[in-house]
Amino acid sequence: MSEKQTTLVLIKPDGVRRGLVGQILARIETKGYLLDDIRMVQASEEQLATHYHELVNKPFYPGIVRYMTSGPLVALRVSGHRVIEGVRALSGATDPTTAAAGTIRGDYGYDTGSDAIENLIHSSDSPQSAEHELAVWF
Ligand code: IDP
Ligand code: MG
Repeated sequence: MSEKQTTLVLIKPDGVRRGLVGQILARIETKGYLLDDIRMVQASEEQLATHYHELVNKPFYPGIVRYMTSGPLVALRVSGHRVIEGVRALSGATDPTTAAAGTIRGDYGYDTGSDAIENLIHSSDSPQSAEHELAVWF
């Protein structure tokens, strides 16, 4: 039975800065998923602490804050059957140096050596995190 899911996607500041919003969005749309909402946001530290609550004690968390506040990001609400695993598959592995070719991270990014890995896109990893994260940005 079809059960529609909704997920949060962030086109991170490196994606906006490099002019990749259109190409990243096109991959999600041409896959067939539905864009339900979109907004450009300058992230606050409060939003990031809620969004990345599982990472706040990691040594690279200050780097994440610097990265994610380095410019505006674009938040997307995207829906479709199995969209959560589908967008994770389109995004590719966390490390863009080794992310598979054909994925967004694999095709457009590489690890530049900055404190936080810059990898162009965030996508929710479960229905629970999608609900939590959508409330942060919309
Ligand atoms: P994900 O974005 O692939 O789900 P997570 O482990 O949830 O990866 O980490 C969130 C973000 O934190 C990553 O996308 C990346 O920007 C950054 N990050 C994760 N692990 C590291 C690390 O070991 N060093 C530096 N930055 C990291
Ligand atoms: Mg994650």
